[in-house]
Amino acid sequence: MSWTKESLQELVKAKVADRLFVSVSNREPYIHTFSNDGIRCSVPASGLTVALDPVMRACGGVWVAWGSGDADRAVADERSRIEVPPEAPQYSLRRVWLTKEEEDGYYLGFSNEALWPLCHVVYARPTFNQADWDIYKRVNQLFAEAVLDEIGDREAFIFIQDYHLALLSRLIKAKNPKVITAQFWHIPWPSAEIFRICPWQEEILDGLLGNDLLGFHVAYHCRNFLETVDRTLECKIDYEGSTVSRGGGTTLVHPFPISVDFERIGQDAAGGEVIREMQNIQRRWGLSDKFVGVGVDRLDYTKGISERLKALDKFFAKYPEYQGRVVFFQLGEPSRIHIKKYKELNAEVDDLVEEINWKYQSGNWKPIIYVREHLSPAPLLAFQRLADFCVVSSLHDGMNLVAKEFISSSVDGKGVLILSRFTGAARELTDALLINPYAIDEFAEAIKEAIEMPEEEGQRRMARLREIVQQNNIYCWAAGIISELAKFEFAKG
Ligand code: GDG
Repeated sequence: MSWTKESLQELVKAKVADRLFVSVSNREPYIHTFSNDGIRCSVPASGLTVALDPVMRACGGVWVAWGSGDADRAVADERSRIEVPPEAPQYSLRRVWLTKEEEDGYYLGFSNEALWPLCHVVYARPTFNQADWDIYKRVNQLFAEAVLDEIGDREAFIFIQDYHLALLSRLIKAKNPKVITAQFWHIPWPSAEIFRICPWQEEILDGLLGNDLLGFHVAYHCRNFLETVDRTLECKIDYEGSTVSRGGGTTLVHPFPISVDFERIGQDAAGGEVIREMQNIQRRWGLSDKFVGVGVDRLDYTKGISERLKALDKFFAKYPEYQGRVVFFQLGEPSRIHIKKYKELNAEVDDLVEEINWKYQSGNWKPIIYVREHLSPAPLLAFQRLADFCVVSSLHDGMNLVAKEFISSSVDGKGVLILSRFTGAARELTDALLINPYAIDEFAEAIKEAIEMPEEEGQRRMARLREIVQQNNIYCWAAGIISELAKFEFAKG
């Protein structure tokens, strides 16, 4: 049996009962912005919010997040709340307001110039800045106040997301020790050797150990975390039971591989809007006699986009018979553009696309079509459905949801997934063509293999991949975490 929205709702009814379910993250699931036609509501390109929204729809409750849209205040009530999803509200979104200085220090600074490069082993050097760290602590306090205000004197399960809020559970529990908290770390946890360069590693580890439950995508990240704690803090670690005890509290550290809403993606992908989009795209780019490849990413230096383009370059150079016959769509929007490394990445990707297209283009054929904008879900699904192959080439990635979205959208069972070994997803999706994105020659060969794969083998692999994602879907992820959380409730009693 695979988990569904309904079975998760049943579980929530039984285990969460009348306690308040509060989810907390930096990124909000719906962003309101001013546009020429009034206020627009959009869904951000973020793996975390895409994954958590269906869970919140099933559980109800409150989601506390930074209100980052310029029209967010205009639509929120006096308690900074709005009911979402806007078309059919199922839960409340409580927005936390940050100043420009807080956004700089907490979000761009400590979260994304220190913790992000620290946890992703891609040889980008983290920047540790005392002022950013001070603001990070202050903003964690602001989030704690919003959560405490939402809870009041009710009993609550609090589900904290990611690396922006490493100190949150301790801050909440200092005021309300009755609450039960779980935190999910959406990015990799590196080895102790790597983490030890962080000047505030003890505070971060201590903050995370304020949780009753701490989740990572894969067992390997859990082990890295336990070893980092072992080398850094005075505490008792039970490696077999995967727990850390410190100062009277115990934290269970457990893997929960995140996933996607397989059924909903499949339904949307088979729907009229996506089919119309597919026809438009095919007509607009003249794809009827072409092999189509696709890559979808938030533009981030961890996603291996340059390596992917270099592999395509190598592929066209080595196998000129495919010039004029393969079109690769690189889709996705720029992110964190105020950070220097991201500006450099944007420029590098622009240059590579331009160079490769100049080298090979002929007539009205170009090898790479770069759509550098935020796409709405329908065209995104249409590109994925049209693709003969999808490339996910992260240099290091906690999970990578694009891989699972591509599989879920393959309602006709076609398409080959080329997947980096350095993603969490590679541990489950072993029927993909697994690559090392740094090995450009091997990568180029995988592109050829994907294109030339006999239809029957492609279908067989895709069928197995679909089975895995269908079984381990997003509701299964949430059910695993909620079931564990509920055990703490009984233990505390
Ligand atoms: C973090 C971890 C982990 C991309 N462009 C557009 C768009 N997207 C969507 C994709 C996908 C999401 O953004 C990206 O998800 P990922 O999982 O690939 O990556 P991160 O954002 O880095 O997420 C990651 C994840 O958290 C969950 O735990 O898997 O390892 O780094 O859903 O489809 N969506 C829309 N327009 C775009 O242009 N609508």
